[in-house]
Amino acid sequence: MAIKDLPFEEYYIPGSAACPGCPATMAMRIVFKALGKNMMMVVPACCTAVIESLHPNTSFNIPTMNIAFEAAAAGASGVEAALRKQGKTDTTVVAWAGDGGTYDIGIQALSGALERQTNFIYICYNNQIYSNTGIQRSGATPYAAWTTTTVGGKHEFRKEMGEIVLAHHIPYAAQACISYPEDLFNKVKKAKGIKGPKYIEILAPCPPGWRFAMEKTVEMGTLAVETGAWALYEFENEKMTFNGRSKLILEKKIDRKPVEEWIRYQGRFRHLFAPVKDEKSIKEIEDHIDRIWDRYRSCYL
Ligand SMILES: Cc1ncc(C[n+]2csc(CCOP(=O)(O)OP(=O)(O)O)c2C)c(N)n1
Ligand code: SF4
Repeated sequence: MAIKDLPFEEYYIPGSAACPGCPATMAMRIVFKALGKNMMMVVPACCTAVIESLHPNTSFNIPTMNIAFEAAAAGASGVEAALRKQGKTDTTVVAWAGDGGTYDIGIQALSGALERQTNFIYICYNNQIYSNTGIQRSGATPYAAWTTTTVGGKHEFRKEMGEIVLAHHIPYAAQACISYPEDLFNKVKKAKGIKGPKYIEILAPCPPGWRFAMEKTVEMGTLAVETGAWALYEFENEKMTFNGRSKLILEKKIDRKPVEEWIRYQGRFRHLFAPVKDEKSIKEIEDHIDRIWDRYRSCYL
């Protein structure tokens, strides 16, 4: 699917309350195009709950239910059951949550829905922070990143949510990134055609949260993939496939770029470069990425 061939219809419409350069809006635009009008969104507390509407307006042209922070997957399970009871089985139910609502407070509801084989798509847009409440750390925040609750840099590495989801052995799971819209479109379209639980996580570089200029959102996503800090993959019927540049990195056909090329442009890592360069912490980040790719290779090559 080339970008010029994406459906013309827009269900993400003007009037949004997002920041300029917001990655969540880019992701939603593509997701809505892939799923079409016959869908329902279930959105917990997160930036999207603000983006979608400043009363009395809305930027969504599709039905949406807002729900408590921890309950996206539980709410979507209820919506799916209600639609099924009404015989409306062709409506795609989407739970759409941030990384805080997925990795942390919503993980129990998500795990339950995956285990119950709920027929829905769970999408996590991962901006690696709780951005809506002012940039707190989440389980997805990378090591050494500044947030308002990790002022000297986070001490822990991010948790591998993708691998936690894979342990549920659902029919389809994928990682995508806003910088690769065709890849994202194809993954969402494929998920729509599969029955049972589907999980898609989209890396979403957030300008105010990561501290970079708003016109750099796409570049920050591209660099995350090129440095191997984020991987593009699909897990379908127990088979793992890496996509695009991530496939080449996995197969060692190209070297991933040094992680410095990604983090040096983000103010949240500024303390690693000034007043003196913190070579030790940068190497720790680099080594951690290497360990993740070694694990991918030993499991999936
Ligand atoms: C139980 C509960 N605790 C805290 C909050 C406050 N709250 C609203 S949105 C949010 C952060 C959401 O973070 P995330 O899921 O990562 O989405 P983002 O804001 O980054 O889009 C928090 C802490 C809440 N609404 N409910
Ligand atoms: S804080 Fe980040 S995710 Fe939230 S609306 Fe602004 S750019 Fe989008």
